[in-house]
This record gives sequence, structure tokens and C-alpha cells, in this order.
Amino acid sequence: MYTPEMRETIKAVEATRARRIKETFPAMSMAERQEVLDAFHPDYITAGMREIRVGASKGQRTPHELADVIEGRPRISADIDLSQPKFETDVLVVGGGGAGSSAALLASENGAKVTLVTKLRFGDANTMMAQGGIQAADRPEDSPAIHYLDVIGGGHFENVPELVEALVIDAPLVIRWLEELGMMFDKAPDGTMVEAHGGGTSRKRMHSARDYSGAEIMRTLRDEVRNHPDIQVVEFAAAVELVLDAEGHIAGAILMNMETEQIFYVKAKAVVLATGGGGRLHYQGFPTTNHYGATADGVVMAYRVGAELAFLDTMQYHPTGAAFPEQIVGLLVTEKVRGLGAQPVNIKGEQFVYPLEPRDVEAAAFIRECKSRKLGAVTPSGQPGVWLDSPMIDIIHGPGTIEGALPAMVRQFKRFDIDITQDPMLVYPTLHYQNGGVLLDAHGGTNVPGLFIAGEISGGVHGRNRLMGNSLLEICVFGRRAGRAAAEHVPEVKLAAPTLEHVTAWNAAMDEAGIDGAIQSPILLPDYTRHV
Ligand code: MEZ
Repeated sequence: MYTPEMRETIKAVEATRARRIKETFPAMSMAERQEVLDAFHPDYITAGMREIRVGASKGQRTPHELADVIEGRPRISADIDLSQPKFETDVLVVGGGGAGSSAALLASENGAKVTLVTKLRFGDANTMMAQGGIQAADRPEDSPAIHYLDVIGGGHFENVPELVEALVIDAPLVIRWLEELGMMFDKAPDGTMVEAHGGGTSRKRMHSARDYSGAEIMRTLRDEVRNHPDIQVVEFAAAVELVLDAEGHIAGAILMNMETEQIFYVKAKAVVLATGGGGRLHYQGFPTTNHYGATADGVVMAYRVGAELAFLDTMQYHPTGAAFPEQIVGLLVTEKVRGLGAQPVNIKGEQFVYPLEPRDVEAAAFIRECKSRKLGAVTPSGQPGVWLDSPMIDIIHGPGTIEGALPAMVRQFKRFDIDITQDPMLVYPTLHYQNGGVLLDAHGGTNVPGLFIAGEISGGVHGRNRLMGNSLLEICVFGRRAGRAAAEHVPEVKLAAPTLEHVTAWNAAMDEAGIDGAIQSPILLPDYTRHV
């Protein structure tokens, strides 16, 4: 329930609603976008980042919190006995989200023996948390070429072109694949897909399942993997270190039983890392939309065996994280709310930004409104936010639209006596996604032979900023590609003796660089004693 002080500012929002519904707020010019980004986006605050001091991508900048875990000490020593693996597989998939599931399915389909391991429960992943939708250009007025231009524009023209090409070309196929597997997409009465705009899209191509699109994708893929007779799934088994052979080829991973902390070796001819991002590192103190296990483990492990990193100085702060009530601060308020017409409004009842700017620009404009112009509402705990005028949606599209299209949002706020069909939501940017990560090729391959990656762990496809709906797409496109490529790689592999020599080399490089490495990494679970 809102406080009387907050209610006062809601009155201004209500007073201007009828006028605002008739107005179109202009989008920013490129120069205006750059200006607000430079001044207010967290990626542009130089004090928030530092250079990585050791390893293949030494000199690249990344948030302090991520640099600290990248420069951590391995959790294991190099003298573990690798002569008796607990089990052997062809393709070891690490990560139980959408990317890992897609990789497991395609690796199996292409003839590999597959094991999927996940450190928490199968499906505890950011896939589950994504709400608004998945992009694919599958209408006559759209095309992969137009989708390509939107992705590149959103990414500040720095995306790796062949990755964007793979993303947009595979997109319509991925939608058909998901539907064939049983995903329930939103459909119009005539059976065609309902498709909407997202920030930075020039065509309506956002396919959705209400506002739990990610959960529906996860349900579909998890069911498929679970019911697959040839894919073994091991839960609560965290990868803590990759294993190479004497020739520098991937030879599996060291896993840790999360309950007993027992360490064991799984031998594999290829590994697909699909471990997601690092929102639980809370860069610059931001809250996050991410699931509990999002601690950048894959980046840490891949980097230690020599994988190259890219774009890890760019993180996504989703413009609309819940700013009130306290219990849900940082949780996602889907971009679909703005896609359906809700406007961001300040305490004077004025709209101050076009609602569907690319995410980084929109977030920076929200921060400017609160921190510089001081026109945000402030909660009793001092959290600022701007109003997202959700009741407009029913006025524009007809009563019942909010309940029908945004049931998860309605429920999220109803638990706290806030009715978003009648009152706006208070929102502020929240750490949502890792734009960069481990550099990959168009088939999920890396510069480490036998190491494949997919999903949020990767860097390159989104350049410096991702558009809505391209992460759910990315996990399927690159999960499928990495799974297939890993399976095709398997017959070529003749593993030499496995070794953890790189652990010794890493420790030596850390010592030489004078890094004490107080943290043991991957950290696996967030450390809230460090971040409070
Ligand atoms: O792609 C996303 O991050 C997404 C779908 C989020 C959302 O706002 O719903």
C-alpha cells in the first residue's frame, strides 16, 4: 500500500493522464541519447570499473565486483586425482537454464551422450525470470534483415556481425521449434501469434506467453530434457573448475556436490558452459532481477583455461525494477508494460522520456529524473523511483487488458495491496543482464578447443546493449548451435591425459601480478555479508 506522501504524487499522475494519452513523447536523437548515457548510465561511471590484471584479456575493464571474482583463487588444488572420473560423457552441459537445455537437446539429437549438471535445481536460471517475450521476425512486413539492423543499432553498432546474423536468421525457426515442443504462445482468435513492440524494435516481433514468457520456455525445454531417455540430469552439482588434457583440449570439469561439498571429476570430450550471468554480484550496489545463483561462475572458469572475454564493461540495468514496496525492490517489471502503452511519469505528472528507448538510454533517463532533476517519488526507506502509469493500458486497450496480458505483474503487486489496474507502479533501474562475457563464434565455439558456450555467459552478440526479447532468443539459438557443434566435435576428439596444470599456472600468474586473490571463485552463491 502506498504511503500518504506517495499518494500525493500519484494525484499529479492521475491529473495529467487524459492529456498524456493523446500525446506522443518524442524519441531522443542519437546525440541526446549519448548525452544522457555519458552522464547517468552506470556503465559510463569510470569509478565503477577497473582493469583485469591477469590472464588472456588482461587490461579489459569490468565492474570491480566481477574483476574480484575473475581474479579469485581456484577452489581446488591441482593435485586432485583425475585417474578415476566419477563418470564419463561425450558432452557435459553445465547450466540448467534455457541455453543449457537447448544445448543438451541438440547435442543428443546429433548423436552425443549428454550429461547436464546444474548447481541448484533444474530451471533455477534467469530464463525463468524473463517475462515480456522473445523476438523473431516472422511476419510479412518484417524480415531478419530488419531485425539485424535493430539489434546492431541497439548494441551501439559494436556487435559481432556474424553472431547477430546467426541470431536473427535462426529466430523464426526457434519459434517454430518451441511451439512444436509444446510452448503456449499468445495467439489472436484467428490463430496467428500476438506480436508486440519492445524498446528499440522497428517492427512488432515480440512473441509472448502473457508476462511469464521465460517461465513458459523453461517449462517446455525442461519437460523435454526430463523426458529424454538419453540425457542424464544431475542437480545440485556445481562446476568449480574445468579440466584440460595435456594438449590443452577440454577434458571435462571438477564438480562439487552442493550439499556435501564433495569434489568429483566428470570426464567429457566437450563442455558447453551455459551458466548465465552475474547479477548477484550487485554491481555498483544495484539490486537485481536475477535468480539466486547468478554469480558469473562460467566466466570465471572459462577465463582460467584461457578463453577470451568481450564487452564485460557493459551491463544491462533494466529501466523498470520495482522500487516499492521494500520486499520486491529490484524485481522485474516487464518492458511489456511500456510496450502496452504505460508511460514513465515524474512527480509533476509529466512524461519525461519516450517509453521505448533502447534499455540503456531509458534507464539513464530514469536515473537523471531521480538523481539530477529530483523529480522522482521517494519511498520511506529513501529509494527513489518514477511512476509507471499502468492504468493507461486498460484505458487504451479496454478493461481487462492488464489482467489478461500481465497476470504475473498484477499478482506481484496485489500481494502488497497495490492494484496496478488502478494505480501506477514505482520503478527504478535494476541490474538485469550481462551484455558481454566469453567471446564465441557463430557455433558457440571459443578459442579453447572443446569448450562451447551459450546464453548470458557469452559476449559479442548484443554489442554494448541488448534489446528486450533477444536474450530468450539467444539462449535458444546459441544453445542449439553450441549443442550441435559440441556433438559434431566429439568424434574428432582423442583425449590425452587430463590435468589441472592450468590451476598451478593461474596461481603463479596471480602471484606474479601481486594479486592476493582473497576470494575463492567461482563463488557459486552470492555473498550477502560482503554486499550489504
Ligand atoms: O529480454 C528481456 O530482458 C525481457 C523479456 C525482459 C522484460 O522486460 O520482460
